[in-house]
Amino acid sequence: MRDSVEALEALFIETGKAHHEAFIATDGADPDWPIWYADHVQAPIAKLLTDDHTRTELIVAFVDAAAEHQARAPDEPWPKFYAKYFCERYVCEPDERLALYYAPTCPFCIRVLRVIEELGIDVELRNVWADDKFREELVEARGRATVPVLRCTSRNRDRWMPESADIIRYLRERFETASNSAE
Ligand SMILES: N[C@@H](CCC(=O)N[C@@H](CS)C(=O)NCC(=O)O)C(=O)O
Repeated sequence: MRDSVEALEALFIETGKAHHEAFIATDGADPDWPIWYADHVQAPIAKLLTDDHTRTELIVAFVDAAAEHQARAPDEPWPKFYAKYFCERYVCEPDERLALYYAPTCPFCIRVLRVIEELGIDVELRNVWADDKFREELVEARGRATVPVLRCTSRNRDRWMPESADIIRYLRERFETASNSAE
């Protein structure tokens, strides 16, 4: 994981420089920079991420990374932040385990549960109403008991992902295949 972050960071630093040179006339200003970045990284990034990604997926990932960077860590150098963001989004840890903290009548949780069932994913279900231990773990990690939260645990990381829409997008990106796609 650390190696992946470092390799991605180096790629993004190089990309930023190349982009600046390409847009030297505007001192790097380019409102469509995610498109340029996606095109520039598409070939080399394929070796660093777990799966192949379309140009569109990469453009969206750059747009999302920029928004997250602005919201969560505007002072952190962007190549490092983007590298961690891409790793969290796309690099699968081989030993990763998933657990969903949920409440059975919560409509947001039900949406996530339906996607888990549809994709046939192995996710441990942790009902925070049925077991105080799960609720306490959640509050300790997140500072609040809002559900759903997907916990992704592996040897190298312990990531807590809130927001049903983000969880669903993550699960679909990782686990949706032609055979279980609804379309
Ligand atoms: N925007 C969130 C909304 C989640 C939400 O409002 N969950 C409610 C249950 S339906 C909850 O946990 N409320 C209790 C709390 O926030 O402590 C999402 O889509 O996941």
